[in-house]
Amino acid sequence: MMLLMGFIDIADIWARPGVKRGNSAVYMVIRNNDTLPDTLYNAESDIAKKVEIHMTMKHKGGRMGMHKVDYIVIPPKGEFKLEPGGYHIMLINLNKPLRGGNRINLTLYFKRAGKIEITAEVK
Ligand SMILES: [Cu+2]
Repeated sequence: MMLLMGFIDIADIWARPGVKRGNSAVYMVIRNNDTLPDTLYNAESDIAKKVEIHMTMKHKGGRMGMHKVDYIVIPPKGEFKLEPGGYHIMLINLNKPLRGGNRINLTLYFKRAGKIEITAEVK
């Protein structure tokens, strides 16, 4: 029997502080313990008006920018890091301020693992 639950582990989850109507970003390490890749394709939270998967990139001249991506692939028996300067979950137009010590709930959607609820601590 193939067990499809529980092969995704999510660790080191944290969010940046932010002001009401401002933005924040959530970081984490997604570990895939399965022998097939999985894809993170959506994120939701009631903390912000809009939640997107983003990547950060360096433009010519060194200026940093970021843009929305449709999905992230987590390799089999591997991990994918969302970290400052790289990929993140972008929280756009916060419904309330985020201060150190606050906890926020997010729902992540994976093609194979399904829906995973996580909590991020603001740091
Ligand atoms: Cu962003």
